[in-house]
Amino acid sequence: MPKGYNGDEAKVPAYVMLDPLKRDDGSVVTTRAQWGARRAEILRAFEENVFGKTPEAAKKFKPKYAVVEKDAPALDGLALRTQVDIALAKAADAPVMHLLLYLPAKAKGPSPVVLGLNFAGNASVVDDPGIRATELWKPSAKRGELPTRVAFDEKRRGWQTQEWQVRMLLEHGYGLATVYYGDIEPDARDAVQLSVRQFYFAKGQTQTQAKADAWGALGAWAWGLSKAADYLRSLKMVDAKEIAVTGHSRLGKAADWAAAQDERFAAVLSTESGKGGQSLYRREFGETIGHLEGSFPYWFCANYAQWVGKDREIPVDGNLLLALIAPRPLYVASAEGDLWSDPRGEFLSAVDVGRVYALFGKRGLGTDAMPAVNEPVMGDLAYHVRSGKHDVTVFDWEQYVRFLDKEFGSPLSRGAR
Ligand code: GTR
Repeated sequence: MPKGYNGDEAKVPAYVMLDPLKRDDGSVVTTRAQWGARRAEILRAFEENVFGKTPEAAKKFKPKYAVVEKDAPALDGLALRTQVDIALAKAADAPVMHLLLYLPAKAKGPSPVVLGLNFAGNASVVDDPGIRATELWKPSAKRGELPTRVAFDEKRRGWQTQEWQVRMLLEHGYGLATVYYGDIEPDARDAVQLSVRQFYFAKGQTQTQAKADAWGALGAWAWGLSKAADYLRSLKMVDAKEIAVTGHSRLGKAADWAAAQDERFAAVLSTESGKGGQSLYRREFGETIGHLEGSFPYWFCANYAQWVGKDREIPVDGNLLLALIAPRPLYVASAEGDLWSDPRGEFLSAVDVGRVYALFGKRGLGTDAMPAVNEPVMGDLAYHVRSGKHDVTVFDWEQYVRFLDKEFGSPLSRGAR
């Protein structure tokens, strides 16, 4: 644990969790019919205080799809590979999102698909010479200087194969779709002029004049996931009702926020999204708002800065973010060695949101005792803390597949595959 942050369970001060079922006027939601109004309040609170609002023009934008390759046989006959360029705004110089999709070659009908942003370029996710190598962003060593575009390093082709487990998904009948997050916005301070966000400011506005609840990078990444889902839903061989969204760490936060806003995402598999994601601000353990805002102010809306040092006062928290995903299938995954994310906080969020799942007749975790390491608990809401560090591992993917099989029904059992 870095100096100045609490990593000692015995030193966590007392705190009171926010109640996802308690409305701002103090009344308590007890029926499904009452949930919609409470849900809207929570969504607004996240827009206003954390992620900012996704501009209406961005929500409405209908991209054109430039299909580069469709259904090319790939991965030793296991998959059909599709690659599509999606310009993210009307302007000729708008950023272009390069989407990579694998569908199981043997599928006779529409397949469920797992969609997630990647950190290191599409060509990093699996060792496939057919994936186009697109440019990445290289951060500048000097503070204040913008990142620059660099060619993908061919030596790094497939170096994230363990983190993505593409073959495992395909073998179980799932498709995998991914986009390099930098296609939407480079992950760098003061780089908004290189982001898609600059195309959606109100006329004549710049980031500095933008409203205090204007979206940040996490908002833009989340929106990119929705635009990718639009494309996936246009395909006959994708089951539009079974698109799950996934992400690790900051991209777990983006996946959570994408599903919170866009209810078309049918399931969420979020790995170590930590503070600002699924763990609890109110639990003083690991990262803080002060750290997030200090290191990554551009991830959030300007209003977020007002909560620095007020982690127990901010009107939202991890359990409320999960409530926006309820009652859809949701997997919360922690790692024992990733104390910065606060595994126990992630678990306690998941326990608490079980009450919202119950409102819909869905099953929460079924326990409020932290499970042993590598022992997943699964209702319609699932949790594990696995051994190891901040990462996405084979173990994580094995549980995700098991969980999706349980929730969607195994694709392999649907007709001849
Ligand atoms: C850290 C940040 C975490 C998490 C992580 C990551 O530096 O403090 O909240 O987002 O980055 O994305 O790997």
